[in-house]
Amino acid sequence: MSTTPEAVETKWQTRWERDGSFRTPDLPEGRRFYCLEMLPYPSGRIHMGHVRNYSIGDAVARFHRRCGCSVMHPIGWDALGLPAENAALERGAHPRDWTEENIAHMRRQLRRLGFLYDWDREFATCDPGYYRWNQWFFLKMWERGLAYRRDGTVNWCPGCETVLANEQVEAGACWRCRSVVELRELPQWFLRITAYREELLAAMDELPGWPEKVLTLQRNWIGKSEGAEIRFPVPDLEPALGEAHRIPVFTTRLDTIHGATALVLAPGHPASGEIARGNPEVAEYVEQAEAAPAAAPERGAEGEKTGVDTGVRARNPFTGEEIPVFVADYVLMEYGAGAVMAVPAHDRRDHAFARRYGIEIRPVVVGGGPGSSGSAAEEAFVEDGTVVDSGEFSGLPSAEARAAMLEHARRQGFGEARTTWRFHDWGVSRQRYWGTPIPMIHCPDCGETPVPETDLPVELPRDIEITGMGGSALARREDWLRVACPRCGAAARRETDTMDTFVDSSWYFYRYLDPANDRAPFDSAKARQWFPIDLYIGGVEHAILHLIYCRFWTKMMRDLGLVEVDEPVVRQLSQGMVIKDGAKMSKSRGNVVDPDAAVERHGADAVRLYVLFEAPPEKEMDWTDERLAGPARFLRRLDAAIPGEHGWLLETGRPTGEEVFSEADLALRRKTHQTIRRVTRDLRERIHPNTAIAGIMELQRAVSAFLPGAAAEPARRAAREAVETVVSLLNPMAPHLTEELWERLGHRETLVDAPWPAWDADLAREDFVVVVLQVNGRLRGRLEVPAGLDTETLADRARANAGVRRHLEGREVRRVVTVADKLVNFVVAAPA
Ligand code: ANZ
Ligand code: ZN
Repeated sequence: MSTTPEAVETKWQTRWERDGSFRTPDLPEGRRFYCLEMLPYPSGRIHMGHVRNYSIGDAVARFHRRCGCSVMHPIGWDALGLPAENAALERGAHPRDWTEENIAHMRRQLRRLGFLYDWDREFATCDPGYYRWNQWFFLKMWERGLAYRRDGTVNWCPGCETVLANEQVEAGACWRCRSVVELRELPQWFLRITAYREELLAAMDELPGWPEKVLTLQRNWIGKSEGAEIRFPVPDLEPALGEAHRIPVFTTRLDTIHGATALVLAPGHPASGEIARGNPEVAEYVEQAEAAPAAAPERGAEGEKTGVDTGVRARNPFTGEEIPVFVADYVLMEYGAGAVMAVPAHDRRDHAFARRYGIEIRPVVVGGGPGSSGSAAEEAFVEDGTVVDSGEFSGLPSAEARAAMLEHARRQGFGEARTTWRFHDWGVSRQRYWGTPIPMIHCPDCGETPVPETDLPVELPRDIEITGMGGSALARREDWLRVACPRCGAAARRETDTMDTFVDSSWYFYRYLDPANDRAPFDSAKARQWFPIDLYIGGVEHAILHLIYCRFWTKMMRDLGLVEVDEPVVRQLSQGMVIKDGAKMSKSRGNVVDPDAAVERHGADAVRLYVLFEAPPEKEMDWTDERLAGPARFLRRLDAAIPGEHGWLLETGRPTGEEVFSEADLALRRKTHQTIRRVTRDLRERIHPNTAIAGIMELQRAVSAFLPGAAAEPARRAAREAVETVVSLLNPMAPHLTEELWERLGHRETLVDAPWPAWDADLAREDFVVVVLQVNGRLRGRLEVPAGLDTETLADRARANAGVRRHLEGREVRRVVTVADKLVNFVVAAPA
């Protein structure tokens, strides 16, 4: 190798910079492609997950650019959030300084990798010029009733006297002072995303470019569930609760109600509280269940189910039978009606609970299929079947029984159809400093009052004391806190909650179109032309929250009249994780691979090629240093092979269409054009750079075998074509070395802007035969054609061949003899 990867890479990065190759026009010229990768959190250093994500995106962006599209390929920084405050706590750095230093470092790392971002569009979400629009959106939503304040449950550390994020609760204790974390009800701000739940759900049927896995996760998250609400009277509670003694339950399996052998209440249910007043055992259970911190996500999920028999009895409205009432923590207050009818014979959770507390297990549905013979004592039969032992409904299939029973309940007045959702409104309040201040003012007279739009942004004060204790740091900045009410002028206080950083990432990709706009979040005319995003690549860990929030945000903006699209993203690619030694990279495991070290050792091209080659993008990729050496070696060999011992390569041109190729020449040309087709499809349709690279490597092997024997001019031209193709196709994946080789091959223009090669459909056809072309029985050329071509087409193709044409000029064709797949002979009159 003549020079180091670093020297070559710097050279070309400087050149792209000088040429402005990275720059995207404000409005697309001709076809457009918006290629987006999830923006990084500026934690300090780029990690391998970033390298992988951005290498995929850069390959796709470069490919489309060379196909002639205007490509939008931006990057920015998801720069607000908790780690900056933790850094402030740990080492006294101001969150802004810490963040900016990190960005500077990571920007250098990204540049070193040669990603072709439009750096003119870069911004950080901690810029007041950006978060001011978060505040503006908040005000718009508040005007429309989409933002509101109510009590919500938070994790409270009594030691630090502060609210903790879920990730700061470790096994129920505060991560800092180890106090037991409590749940507290505090007023919180919410965004009414549930207003869009039907649309968010229905629209997923028309997102064919999204992975099924992501759609399923989102559907389950939204969790639309259709069933019935049935009221079970508890006569003992009537004196205390009045009408509320008829306790509603939500069920999706009304057909099983004759097998309901208990009524189970959530600990937080008002009836549980009422029973607890006269029953110390219940009171104790409720108290300890209620105190368990929210960070125990397994509440209500699998695992041991605990509960307590209240001694109180309810009446099954269908059978009139008395059944026991339990309080148990596998029933969630936040879901359905906060109470269930337990049917142990047909529900797994109820079954486990019944076995533990001796509740009767009574089968009322039987199946015809396999598995129906199992005993109800052993396990629940959870499928639909035929209803039995259910009075007048016996004999009906489950679905019909549900309909008939619902009708019965409705007529009797103790139940009706009901749909429930898992989906909740989005709690956006954070009691933190390093976030977007919520632009509201609390006035003693006017109540919640919005900050006037003209006063935006409400900026974060620079001077701040972050102690992690005693509530929000903003609340201690008296001068910032105290304001006059914009409505009545009374002494009022600012809201000190800041927004969840998921707000920032819900619409940042619109801001790239117009990052300096100070009159609107972005220009709608630009959005009209650039949206929807053609491809959005990011980690699967964002499949639910981020990707739902940004879908919601787009719909909300559409209803504000800002955008015309209903959905922001046409195609979504969830890339797999980069792991090492079979495990996720983590500091505690000590298996983190630093991209800088790898780049320094092998160069950016090799690292990029490796992460793209090692696995399909959706799959996990296991990093091993030994395997990184493979792509690095491939690049070194390629560098050495052009021109290697074949100096003529640099002087030879591509095929002109005039030459007569040997079979070996044609075989190479066929491989060349087939590879162009394959790589084009791999990058455009499948987005599988791994197989694209494998195809290019295969072609390179064929070239290496061919070169030593290439002496004749046609062979050399075929070789030149193949070599140029290897370089050109590899370019989106290994952009630096390929530029260098392209230049070495004599090209003055950079490869980044060279048109993507087109394949010759005839040459690239799968099943090819070589047909001999003759004029009066003498060989005048060879033609590669698809096998089984009809005689007419074959003759036409032969006539168009340069060698044949020359010998037919001015002569009269008397007869054409064709032998399918083998030969065409033109019988002509002797020259006049
Ligand atoms: C009786 C029954 C019988 C049920 C049966 C299921 C099977 P999805 O589909 O997820 O909506 N359920 C209702 N509210 C609950 C709560 N707050 N906490 C825990 N579980 C609750 O699930 C609906 C089913 O989940 C409901 O239907 C109810 O149990 C339970 F053979 O009612 B089912
Ligand atoms: Zn006021």
